Amino acid sequence: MTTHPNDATPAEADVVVVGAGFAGLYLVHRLRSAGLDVVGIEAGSDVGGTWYWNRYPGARCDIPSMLYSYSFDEDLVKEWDWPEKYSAQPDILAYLNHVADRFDLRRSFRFDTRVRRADFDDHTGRWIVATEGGGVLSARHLVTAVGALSKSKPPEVPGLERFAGRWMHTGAWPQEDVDLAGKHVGVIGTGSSGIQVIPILAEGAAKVTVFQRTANFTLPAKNGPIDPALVERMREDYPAEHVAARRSLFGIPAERPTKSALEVSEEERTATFTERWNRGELIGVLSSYYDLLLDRAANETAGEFVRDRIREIVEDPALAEALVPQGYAFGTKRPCLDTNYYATYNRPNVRLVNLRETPLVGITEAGVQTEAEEHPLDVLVFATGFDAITGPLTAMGIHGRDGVPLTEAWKHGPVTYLGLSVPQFPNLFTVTGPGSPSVLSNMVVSIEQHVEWISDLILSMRERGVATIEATEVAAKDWTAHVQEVAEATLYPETDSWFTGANVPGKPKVFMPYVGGVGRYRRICDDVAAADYRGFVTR
Ligand code: NA7
Repeated sequence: MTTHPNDATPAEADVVVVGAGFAGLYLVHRLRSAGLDVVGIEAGSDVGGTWYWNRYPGARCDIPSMLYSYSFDEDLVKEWDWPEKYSAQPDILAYLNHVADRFDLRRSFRFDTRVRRADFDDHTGRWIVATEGGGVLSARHLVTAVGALSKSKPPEVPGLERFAGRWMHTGAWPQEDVDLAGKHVGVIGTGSSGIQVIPILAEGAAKVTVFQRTANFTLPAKNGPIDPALVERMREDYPAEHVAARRSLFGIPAERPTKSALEVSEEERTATFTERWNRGELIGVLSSYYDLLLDRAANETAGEFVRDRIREIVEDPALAEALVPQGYAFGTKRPCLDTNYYATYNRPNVRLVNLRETPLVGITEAGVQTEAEEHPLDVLVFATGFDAITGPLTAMGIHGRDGVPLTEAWKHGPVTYLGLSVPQFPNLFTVTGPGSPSVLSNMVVSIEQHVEWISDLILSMRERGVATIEATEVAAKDWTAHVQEVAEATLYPETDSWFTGANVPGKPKVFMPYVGGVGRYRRICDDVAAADYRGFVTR
């Protein structure tokens, strides 16, 4: 493990940043460059965030690498070579390590350190941040850069303690290589993580049994070596593509569709969907027509197109039907990009267990018990997802004015202003928090926007001698209502997903990301800043 000169870190700081992923690294760089004392706190032993923890075989980004990278530094854009169209976890982690080295960021972080509790002190107007190791920091500002998908959902299946084999969660994969040769591996969960890990496990293990509760829509990534002409163009045109990404809907430049899926002939639709399918893009098929996420009948045309592709790839018709997603609109659960996912089920060593037909009963000493049979396993992989978006924040023991816990303020769902500020929690900023585009966008684009906006706010407060700033109750109430209103105009809230919190038992069911689009959201944030931070009060 790298040694970090953390002893030099002051116990008093201007800003405490929690997290050393894409957001935390850029925050530390930007705030420190502006002359502030910044202390970063990171639970992992090194930088990387999501890409530090999710090191399961096959972990990969599904946004093109040239756009899933920082744009704030032209030299960085021009010097880093991505090997593939969609980068694998080791390459993204190598990139973040390069960024940490290049800007000498590690010296500002305390690694292997987890926030236990953070209290706003009404008298001093400072945050008191206590860590699990017993350390305490006092800072004017607390900025969370904890990611939206960093709190793994605990396995909710009874009996795990009895299991004699080895188990792991994709979101906290062991640091060392896991030897699966000759092993019978079970995988619970078929979201992005399951869909990425299953084909690789099937190649390396003796046998793989997949326990599927909900079939997911996934599209072929068509991954491969990065196109040198694209790299050349993006470097020459810098920052035009990045600017286009910032103004787009999802943080990825794309043509805005003008037609409804229902106004064209079936032949035209199929030709369009086929061309998009073959491009290998996450939002390609979904952005063929403007109403695919707005109108159920329009959505069904795209959903049926994907279902037909599954039926073509999977040789056994009954198995294909079990893998065909049904009962929710295409795109309303986060769609996935895959490499050989459906074809993997044609292998003799892969078996699908449909938990809708034979529900899971629990874990036994030997393996997984369903209502139909016991499945003996050597290794059990939980690809069961995360307590998304709010989970990493409510787990930090954050207490605002008068000691009010964030869990109490959000007991009916998150209430935020712009997804980055919470009333009664002064000087707390939540990068890609609930009520911002975050997970419904290219995260790096949204992270850069939040980091720049929040840093500008902190610097402007210092210039003006403002001690505290917080969102007003009215601004947060209105924004939260706006987030819901925009979501309700789409098909998203109709589906139970981690966007709505429905994947975590007992979590309030509220649609959390802002679906109004990255470009529109950025304009709103910029207008708020230009209007002297309308909706905030200062003291
Ligand atoms: P996801 O997308 O939340 O997927 C989790 C999967 O695990 C999903 O298929 C769930 O089925 C299944 N699941 C969860 N809990 C259970 C239990 N108790 N029993 C059976 N099956 C279960 O998480 P991922 O890690 O794959 O992806 C998260 C995001 O990371 C992804 O969208 C990208 O943005 C990157 P369900 O659908 O709930 O029926």
